[in-house]
Amino acid sequence: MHLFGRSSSHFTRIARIFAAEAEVAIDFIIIRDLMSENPDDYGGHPAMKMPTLQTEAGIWFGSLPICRELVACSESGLHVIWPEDLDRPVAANAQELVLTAMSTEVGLIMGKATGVPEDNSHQAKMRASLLGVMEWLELNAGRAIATLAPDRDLSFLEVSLFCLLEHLEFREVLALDAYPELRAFAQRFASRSSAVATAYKFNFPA
Ligand SMILES: N[C@@H](CCC(=O)N[C@@H](CS)C(=O)NCC(=O)O)C(=O)O
Repeated sequence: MHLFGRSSSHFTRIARIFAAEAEVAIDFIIIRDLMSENPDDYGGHPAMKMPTLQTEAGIWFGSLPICRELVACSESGLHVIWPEDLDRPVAANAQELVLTAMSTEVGLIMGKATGVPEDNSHQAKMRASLLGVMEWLELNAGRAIATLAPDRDLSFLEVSLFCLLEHLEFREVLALDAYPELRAFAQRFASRSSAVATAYKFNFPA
């Protein structure tokens, strides 16, 4: 299996954590140029996003379908809680807001990287949106996680929340000082070997 992405990408890290937890070997291929307009440079992703997983069955786009495929191919018998299993509003909303914040963060980072001014009205709205999500998650993520089956090995909610939180500080988008509950969650999750093995780093010098 070939996973196309970057070690600095939060959506890619979700897939890498699932691969490690599911004990599925992947060949990690670094995407070199994020300004490329050739889908082949992203492993065949028509929207030119990462991650992409290539398997014998075909190409998988997006972190959630990729994680599902990794677990399906695994012999580990991992008990995973997926987004569709979240039948309480607090948990379903937490998942929705985590993924929203991850996409908002991509917009903020890509805006900065391409010279969009911080006071651009859309950038300003994205930042306000991110802050709104963070405030909500600080108050509610603990309650959301408490609804998950205690005998789970892993949940997409916790993995994606962890990848978002560490990424905010790694990319210097937002410090977690104002979010002690979220920071404590991230510190606990960070001790898993799958998290240690996939620590964020830049693949190329800035
Ligand atoms: N829904 C997609 C989102 C993927 C995504 O936005 N990836 C970001 C990096 S973490 C990306 O490719 N950014 C480059 C760009 O938007 O040009 C997923 O779950 O994988």
